[in-house]
Amino acid sequence: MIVLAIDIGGTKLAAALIDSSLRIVARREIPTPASQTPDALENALRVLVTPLYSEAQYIAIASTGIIQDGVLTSINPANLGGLSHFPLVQYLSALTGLPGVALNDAQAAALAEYQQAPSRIRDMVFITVSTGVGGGVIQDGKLVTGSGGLTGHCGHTLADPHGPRCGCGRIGCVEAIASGRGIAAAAQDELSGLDAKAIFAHAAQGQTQAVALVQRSARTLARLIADLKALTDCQRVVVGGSIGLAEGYLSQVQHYLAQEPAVYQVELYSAHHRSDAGLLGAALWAQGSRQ
Ligand code: ADP
Ligand code: BMX
Ligand code: ZN
Repeated sequence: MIVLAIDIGGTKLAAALIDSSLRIVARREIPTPASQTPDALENALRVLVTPLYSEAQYIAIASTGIIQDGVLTSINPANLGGLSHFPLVQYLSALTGLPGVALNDAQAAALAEYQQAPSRIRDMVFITVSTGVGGGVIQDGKLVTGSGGLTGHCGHTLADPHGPRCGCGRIGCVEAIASGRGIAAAAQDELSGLDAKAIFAHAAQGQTQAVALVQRSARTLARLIADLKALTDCQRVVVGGSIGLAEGYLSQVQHYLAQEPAVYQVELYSAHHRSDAGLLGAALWAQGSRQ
């Protein structure tokens, strides 16, 4: 079976044809449009998948947002230009004529990354540090999604009660501080208006404010990881997303995690599948749901 996998993030949309041995045979990527109405996302998805879908038999979607019964509901609509609701499977199935499944992007990536873990690992958490901060939880070898799809949304746990307001409505979420949008929103003076990628480039040059913004994100992520260790007793945490994968970021997270008491230490890995983890996890989910 050839699966058309689609990864919908707050910054980019990716699609790939994936064969039954989980090899990516074609891949495309375009920016995520920002609009409160679904039309822009519909158009972008059409442009993205039209050159690919005739080769596929099934659709597998990994998407930002709470995903339940094939429908996306944003916990933080600001990450999608204000879009809070989108019927993913219904729209893409009607467009392509193919059946499909959908799950959260970080939950999908957790599945793909768990396949790479040795069998001694039974409990694992995947965290994406990207437009937002998302998470996927594996417990006793199985992905946990929860009855409402919310399991793993660790970006919306509290990092600082005096921190900035998050797009989800809470004050001081991890996402409001550590994510790409959080980093960009805190930038001032000569860095104001820049995106996280540009701020990382300034940090690599030693620019003081940029270095501090990256450190603040890494320190916040390390505290989140200690919390996740306490909650799940995970033996491994895998970090992905363009910020999670940025050069030097994970070693900073490791540095701050090492300052926590011994009981909160856990092995940290970069995502083996890099930016393809969501696509591959969605394909795995589809293979599982077809068995
Ligand atoms: P998505 O959220 O769509 O899954 P990404 O994982 O690429 O997408 O995350 C997007 C965020 O990562 C944006 O805030 C962007 O500025 C930032 N970013 C992209 N590339 C880099 C990079 N090389 N270094 C640091 N940050 C990056
Ligand atoms: C947000 C939330 C999560 C998602 C995470 C990472 C929305 C639209 N998304 O916390 O469901 O997993 O961002 O998403 O509420 P990404 O776009 O950064 O990959
Ligand atoms: Zn939040």
